[in-house]
Amino acid sequence: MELQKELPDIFETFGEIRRNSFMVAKNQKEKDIPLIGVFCTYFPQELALAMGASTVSLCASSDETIDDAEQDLPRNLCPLIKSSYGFAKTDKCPFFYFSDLVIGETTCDGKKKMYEYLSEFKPVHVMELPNSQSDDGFKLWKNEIIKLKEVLEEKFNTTISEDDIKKAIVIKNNERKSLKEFYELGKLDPVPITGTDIFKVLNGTTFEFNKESIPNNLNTLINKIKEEYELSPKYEKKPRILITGCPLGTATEKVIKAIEENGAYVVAFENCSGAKAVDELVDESNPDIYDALAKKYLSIGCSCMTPNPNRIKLLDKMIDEYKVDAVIDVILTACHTYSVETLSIKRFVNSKKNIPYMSIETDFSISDIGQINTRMAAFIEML
Ligand code: BJ8
Repeated sequence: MELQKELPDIFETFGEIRRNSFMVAKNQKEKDIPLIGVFCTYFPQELALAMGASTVSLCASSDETIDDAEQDLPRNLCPLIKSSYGFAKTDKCPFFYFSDLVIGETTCDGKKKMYEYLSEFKPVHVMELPNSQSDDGFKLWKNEIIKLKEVLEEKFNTTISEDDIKKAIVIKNNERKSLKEFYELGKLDPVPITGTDIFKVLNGTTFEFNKESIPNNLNTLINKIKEEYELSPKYEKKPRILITGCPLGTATEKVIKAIEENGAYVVAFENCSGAKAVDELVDESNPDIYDALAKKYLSIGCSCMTPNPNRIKLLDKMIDEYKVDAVIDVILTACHTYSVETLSIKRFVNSKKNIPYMSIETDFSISDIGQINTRMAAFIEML
């Protein structure tokens, strides 16, 4: 990755990682390096890394294949599920095409039922994720992680040693630490970088197959941003927004854009595009590696958990640390779990944190951009 460029070009370079990684995936296939396609933050990436495989996100974010998906799936389904299925069905996603195995989890109803059809196109293994972070749920999840290790060993005719998993834990933790150091730049006031650029880097990094290169690349970027900021901050003070809710992708960048074009900055992402996946590390001192992995991954505060206290816990911390003026909850159409949870998030943000809250329901089309802009402008003006 070329990091000797000016800042705006570096952000573009991160944005291009996804496109370039199509070629990297192809090259890896030619070298017989396994590729594992995943759909969720709950997937314990360390197991894939420990066997030398690459992992790629198959969560699509474009409405290009939704019509094809709707021939098989109901219209009233989350666009992320329809789009991802549509890309798989039409063979338009090179990552899906190159994936040797797809791993799903029993998260929301739509996703877990979609995997049943997806297995008609590819080998799919579904991990049984519990609905809550109870002791019994923990036991089930730890067993599912051990079972996944065995599935990978059998499918790829390999052995995944505990030492390899330990090494992978360190690599993934280092990646998380550097990502955290990067997005924590959003704590500065005025901001040193826009939310649009933070998102570009976070999203691009998920498509970097060489996980060990991430900390160095991010450090170079962080130092460059800090140097420029110390010389003279580029951006003026404006209301500071935290985004929570469903994961964002290319099509839903329109929400970040609408916030930043209407007088505010996105300073933090609590969702799976940001802190939710990264904030907590795997405990490297725990001698039981499966226990350590299960603890980290089961603690993720996704709305498919009931109750879901860890989302509130992370929001609480981030609202204070990032001096947030308002929270925007992004809900993908027909995402029932996040949609139902908006009430408790609104209550928490309004009553416990005493700041404004707004939820936005959207999909992958461009038809609601005007309406999102109007609502954002009115909301931000009130801040
Ligand atoms: S850990 S947020 S990546 S499940 S938006 S498909 S929930 S109907 S994406 Fe998610 Fe894992 Fe949770 Fe994160 Fe279903 Fe909702 Fe669609 Fe969703």
